Amino acid sequence: MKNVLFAGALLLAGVSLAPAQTLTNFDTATEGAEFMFRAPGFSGSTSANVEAATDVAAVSTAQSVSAPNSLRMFWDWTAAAPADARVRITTNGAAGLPNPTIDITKPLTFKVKMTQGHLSDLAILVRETASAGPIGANGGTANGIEIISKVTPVVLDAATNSDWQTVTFDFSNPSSYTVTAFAGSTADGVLSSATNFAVLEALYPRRGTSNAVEFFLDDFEQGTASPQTAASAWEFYE
Ligand SMILES: [Ca+2]
Ligand SMILES: [Ca+2]
Repeated sequence: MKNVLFAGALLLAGVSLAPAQTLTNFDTATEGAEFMFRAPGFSGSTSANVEAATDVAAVSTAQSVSAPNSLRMFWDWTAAAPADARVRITTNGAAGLPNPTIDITKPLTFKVKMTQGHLSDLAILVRETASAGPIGANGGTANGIEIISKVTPVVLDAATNSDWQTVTFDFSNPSSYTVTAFAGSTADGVLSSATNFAVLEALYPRRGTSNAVEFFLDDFEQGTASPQTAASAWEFYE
């Protein structure tokens, strides 16, 4: 039994040490330009919720985890935006890293720093492109879109935490998130892809108690399978 435990511990250690794959750290992008994401008001599906005069997505040197750059987001909700309004901050045809491919068997992590206002949740949209990959490639715009929401909502509140935080959507642990159909032929509340590749279509934040919202994003990465998935390999050592 001791040998079994030892082998398992080695396996888990190997998983935790495997390097994550960087989607982008924004560090070679042009300051002031859009990169990977369009401005919050770009998508016609939610543009009525965003005050046009406050609509910003821009590479910034004001904040960063990896220096020198991050991506700044800023907007005001319109007077007509409902209390649970969302904004679809899309990657559709965006500059720099359009329609970025992700692997829906691996965790997606990124850093966020909330510097103004409050959001009651930060979900993402995933388009089931079933494209060829690899991670980071332009996966195109085929097929439908699912909403991926963490079971524990991602609350961002500058008044209580304006430090950099890590947000993880762990696709290797389906019990950690819910899937809701958004739009398109494959949108059925089930996240699937024949190739395991899909596209990070958008960030999909939900309005909180504030009007103006400002946050910074950095270091989008995909890790290896989580330890709870790797632990199933214990069977090989018994
Ligand atoms: Ca950076
Ligand atoms: Ca689906």
